[in-house]
Amino acid sequence: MSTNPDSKLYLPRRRFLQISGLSSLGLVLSSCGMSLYDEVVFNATEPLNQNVEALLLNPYKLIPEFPASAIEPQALLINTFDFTPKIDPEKFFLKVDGDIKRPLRLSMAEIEKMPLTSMTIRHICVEGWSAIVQWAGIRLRDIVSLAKPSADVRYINFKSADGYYESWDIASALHPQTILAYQKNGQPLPVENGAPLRLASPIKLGYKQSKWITQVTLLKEKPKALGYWEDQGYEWFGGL
Ligand SMILES: Nc1nc2c(c(=O)[nH]1)N[C@H]1C(S)=C(S)[C@@H](COP(=O)(O)O)O[C@H]1N2
Ligand SMILES: [Mo]
Repeated sequence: MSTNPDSKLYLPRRRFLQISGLSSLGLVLSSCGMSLYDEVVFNATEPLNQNVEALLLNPYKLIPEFPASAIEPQALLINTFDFTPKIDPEKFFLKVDGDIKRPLRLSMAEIEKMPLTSMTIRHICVEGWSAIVQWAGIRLRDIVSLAKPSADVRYINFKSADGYYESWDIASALHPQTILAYQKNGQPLPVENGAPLRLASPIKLGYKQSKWITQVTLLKEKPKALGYWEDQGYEWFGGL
């Protein structure tokens, strides 16, 4: 991203989207005044205090998807703060650690054997553009349950090969439409879009969706370093 994030410091979400020219999108996305998050992690009075096991059983509401005919292949702009890391997928391992009983080190071959989820959703960047994209990959919740997290895990941190980092609330991470994608619009994920693995989710803004993820860490406490853009003033939750 090239614009100065200071101009967007601490704006409430509505105002933020208006400034980015996305207020109508915001309306489409949360029609009845609830945020998508409230709708999907429903009847959770304090979603940030729900334990992982409850969240894995939680009947999350699914975000409506778009038909394949709505995909906008040219609309997804490359947004990379610094450089595009080149990762050899043959030598790549995704590391999963933190407050878990079973640390993992997964190759792409192992990841590709897990159930494939495909979804066509709208990607929204706070810089004022959006794109309907089809992503396919594995559900993040499948990785998290494999790793056997402690019941009091509340946060998850993502480390990327370009130095980017992001933390999320665990409830959003366990949403069934939060995936680690390795395909885009029916093709292998291009390296500029985060290959071999990137986050994709219809409940979070673009900057929450880390590309080139190398490490996933389950945490009981909110990390001090919240995220690359968050640490420069962007809002942490980044929900739609
Ligand atoms: N590792 C990493 N992930 C990242 C970024 C980045 O610079 N580095 N940019 C973020 C932002 S602001 C957006 S909008 C999307 C853009 O994804 P795209 O480049 O695939 O369109 O990636 C997000 N994830
Ligand atoms: Mo973005």
